[in-house]
Amino acid sequence: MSRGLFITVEGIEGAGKTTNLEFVRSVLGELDMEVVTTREPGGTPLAEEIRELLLRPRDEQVSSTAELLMMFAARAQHLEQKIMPLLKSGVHVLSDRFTDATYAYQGGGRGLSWELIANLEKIVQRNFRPDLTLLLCVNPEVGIARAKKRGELDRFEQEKLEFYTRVQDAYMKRVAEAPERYCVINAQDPLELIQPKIRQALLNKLAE
Ligand code: Z5A
Repeated sequence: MSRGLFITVEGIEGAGKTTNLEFVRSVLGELDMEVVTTREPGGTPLAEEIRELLLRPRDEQVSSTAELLMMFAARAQHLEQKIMPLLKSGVHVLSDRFTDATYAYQGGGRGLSWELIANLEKIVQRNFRPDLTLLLCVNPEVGIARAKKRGELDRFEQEKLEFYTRVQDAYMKRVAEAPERYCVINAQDPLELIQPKIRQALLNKLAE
């Protein structure tokens, strides 16, 4: 049995990750493929508890290093208990965010070093990387406006615009490091333009 594909969707808040993840699921479903969707931080009961700790707005200043370690603690649990067993059993896994988000938010946004993140990535994932990453790019003003429409903002969404510009730049730095893994999409376009591109990227990956 061949291993399932691990597909991740990335971008700043309001880029359309949740919307397009559902679309990816439907495309794979049309092809009769077994697929499980998940998210980071989160994906297992323990990792979801860590997510709640991470996203809850609080008065206490959160150390960037503590934030980084909690992201990787949740990821280690998620990988071991959910992602790897599913992939090994031939199921495709779609994740709303993964380690690119750590480079983007804790690296670009918080200013932690790329090397530190790479070291933790090696400990937790060894050489494991997504097979395909859909990066949805949106101007931070547009993304935040979309996220605000949803109601109360979480701890990350309360960050300023410059933070999101650094996050977006860090995502692009990741793409430059391994362009073959990414499909970069202009997420300001209407969904009718975006989704055929996503479908094609999936079909290309499946045909490899
Ligand atoms: N985080 C981190 O710091 N480090 C890490 O390693 C990881 C995560 C893994 C988790 O949030 C937080 O954790 C995240 C980074 C941090 N920071 N924040 N906040 P999350 O991923 O669960 O939630 P989010 O980023 O806030 O996602 P979101 O706000 O739900 O956005 P989205 O999923 O990208 O968007 P959406 O819900 O699909 O769409 C938003 C709205 O826009 C909705 O009304 C859509 O109908 C609309 N939309 C979507 N696409 C379009 C287009 N193309 N045109 C017009 N309207 C659109």
